[in-house]
Amino acid sequence: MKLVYYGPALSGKTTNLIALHERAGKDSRGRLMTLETKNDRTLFFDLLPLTFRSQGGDVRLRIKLFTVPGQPIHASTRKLVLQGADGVALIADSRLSELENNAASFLDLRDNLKANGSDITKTPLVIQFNKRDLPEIRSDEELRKMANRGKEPVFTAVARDGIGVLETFVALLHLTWSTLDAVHGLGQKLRVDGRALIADSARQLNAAVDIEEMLGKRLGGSFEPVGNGQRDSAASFRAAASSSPNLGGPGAPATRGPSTPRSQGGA
Ligand SMILES: Nc1nc2c(ncn2[C@@H]2O[C@H](COP(=O)(O)OP(=O)(O)OP(=O)(O)O)[C@@H](O)[C@H]2O)c(=O)[nH]1
Ligand SMILES: [Mg+2]
Repeated sequence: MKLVYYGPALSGKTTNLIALHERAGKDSRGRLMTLETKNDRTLFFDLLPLTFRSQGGDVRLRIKLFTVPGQPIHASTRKLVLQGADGVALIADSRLSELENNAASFLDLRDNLKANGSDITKTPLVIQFNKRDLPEIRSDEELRKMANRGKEPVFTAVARDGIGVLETFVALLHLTWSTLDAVHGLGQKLRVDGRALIADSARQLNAAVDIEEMLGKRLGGSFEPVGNGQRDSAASFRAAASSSPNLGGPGAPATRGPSTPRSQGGA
């Protein structure tokens, strides 16, 4: 499975991967590859290989987890990294000042999927609002209302402290598996109980609670397989976009605001 963490510059994509790497058991994690400038901005991409085993040990689920570089200048790299993605997590920055950058990143994602011959309405997508520890952020209530309008599972996080990281990842894994299963009949072909495999994977990430509890932490959205044409993809995100005149609803050009300076030392 290829999973991609997408989002605007400095939203915390690399930080999510670092937290997952720390969390994963030694048998499950491969080497975390990052390539950053000296002020921690991803230059090309990050890659974390993960391997989860079913309880009997007869099935292995191999995951390649990528981040894209969020800075506007890396547009072509984002498109390249996105190729062949089975599922995407959009890591958004909760700060009010970042509304426009989040929406621009969503539109950039939609355009790049299209350019790659894919479609955002058929791509498993999970949204994370990161940096909940900072002041001047969008309230939980506001995010919840927005999340309830869309189908994508929405989570909150403080990735730097490892909060919400596992929930987002397990949700993406679950939604992606369900979608691949619905399209290709994976479970039947491989004789795998998908639900059990996701639960086994969560255990190998040292999850403290069961997957129902983790998935239940979402602010809204569902885990119905994607691609039946019924999904109003990222309605929640578009709603965010349309609440500001500059954010561009559907069809607006994918403009990007200037990136904000990094305020924290990187990990
Ligand atoms: N306060 C706070 N800072 C965070 C959080 N998550 C990440 N950061 C910080 O935000 C900065 C950017 O994080 P990165 O993970 O490098 O961001 P990125 O999305 O990979 O950025 P690009 O690679 O440029 O696209 C770093 O200084 C992190 O320590 C969080 O939850 N709260
Ligand atoms: Mg990065």
